[in-house]
Amino acid sequence: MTVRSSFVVVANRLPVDEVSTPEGRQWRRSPGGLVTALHPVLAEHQGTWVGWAGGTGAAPEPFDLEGIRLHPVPLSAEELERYYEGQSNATIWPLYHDAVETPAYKRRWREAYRLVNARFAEAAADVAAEGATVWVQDYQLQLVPAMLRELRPDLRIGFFLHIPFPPIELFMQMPFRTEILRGLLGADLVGFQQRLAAQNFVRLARHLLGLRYQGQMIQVDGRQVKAGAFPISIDTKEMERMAADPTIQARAKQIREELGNPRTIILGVDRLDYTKGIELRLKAFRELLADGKLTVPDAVMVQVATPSRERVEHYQALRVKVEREVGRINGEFGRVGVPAVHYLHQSYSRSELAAMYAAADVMMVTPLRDGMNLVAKEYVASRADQGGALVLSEFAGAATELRQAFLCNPHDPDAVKEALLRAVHVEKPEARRRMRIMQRHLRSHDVGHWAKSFLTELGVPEAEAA
Ligand code: ADQ
Repeated sequence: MTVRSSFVVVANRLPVDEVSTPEGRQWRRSPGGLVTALHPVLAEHQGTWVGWAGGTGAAPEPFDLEGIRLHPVPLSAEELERYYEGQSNATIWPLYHDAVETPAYKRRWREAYRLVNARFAEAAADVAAEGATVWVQDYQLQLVPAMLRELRPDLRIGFFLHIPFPPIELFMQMPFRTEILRGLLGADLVGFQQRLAAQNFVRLARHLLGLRYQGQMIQVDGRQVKAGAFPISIDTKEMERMAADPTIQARAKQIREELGNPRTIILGVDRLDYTKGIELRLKAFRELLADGKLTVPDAVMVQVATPSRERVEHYQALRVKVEREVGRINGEFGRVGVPAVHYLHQSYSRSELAAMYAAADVMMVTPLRDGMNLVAKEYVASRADQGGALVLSEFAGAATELRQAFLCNPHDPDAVKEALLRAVHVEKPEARRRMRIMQRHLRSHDVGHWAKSFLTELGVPEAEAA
């Protein structure tokens, strides 16, 4: 029998990983801010999370884990290729990130996107109790709100977009643009990371559909749809606790030693994605070495580039470009046993990442465009010693909040170099002052605050107590 919940989250992925244990295959909750933030609300409402469990073919039966009901949605190998790698990650992802790579448009990808969105909407309709609240997440599922409203007009529907929402001129490229917009307008509340993104959305509703709006409120078919900005954040307390842990501090010290105790460790941590500006960061470092403004082994760079979307063409090309640049820098400026750039194409545990953050003197977060960027926030929260300096792109959502970072325009190589040099040479008291202000902000604006503000705006009264 289907268990019905008064609170349902719908996201492309379920927040679990299947792991091998001595007792056989088991599900384990995956680390991540979203699930941490939503866990209390889900647990209180015997909530259900609808999403893909990984793997192709038949989905596992629904199951319970740590007080949450997990409801897997199946994807075939072909759907994975067309809906996920194609329409989501080769069309929508680049288009919404300022088209920094050219989006590809294919009919069969769109069709798969429609079909899979309908499947998610049906699954949500099945598990939602009468009058329930359903919170749909992100760009893979933009058609779900309208599809779900059609099936279940009794529901309260929220949608949150984790990536940027483009200006009208760019959005208009999309072949099934009206359908996407109508899909989103099926929600009662559409949330974005940035105020500008919410403005793009309401203007688009007028431009494309001639809808009237007042402030952030759009009139659609006799209903009101509200748009708003809800900048996402991290579990600040957890990050602070981890960073203060003596074993992590010891590991940070060990990392510095392993790198030869350089004066300055410059760190980058990103998914290997063309929006993250990894190449331009490497180039800035290379030019500073060539100019003699930085020298090896006084300064070393560590670039963690998590494997990501490896079957999508742009990502394969990016990997080649980044690895070529790393090779070039090490060839020109490294010495035997002393590379200038330590490049790590690997995934790490949360604790190892925290140790890297604690070891780094300068953190470089230089995306060409990013909805928010949680790495920037994690770095700030992990500097219990109030040391370290953050170089941050103006094009990351996080730049709106982290004003005391060394902000730069990532499209201007000289600006990136200048910000990096300022961060390398900043006086300690000034660096501490900047960190302190940003840390204070993150304590009051953590991921729990994010979830609560969205759900309160959506009218979920219990969210206020969560
Ligand atoms: P992402 O593009 O994935 O997220 P980001 O916000 O930086 O980018 O989050 C990455 C997360 O992965 C961080 O929590 C980081 O610690 C972790 N991570 C990175 N490299 C890792 C590694 N090698 N091993 C383990 N963990 C690693 C999208 C949007 C962002 C938005 C988030 C949340 O693109 O703009 O901030 O969603 O809404």
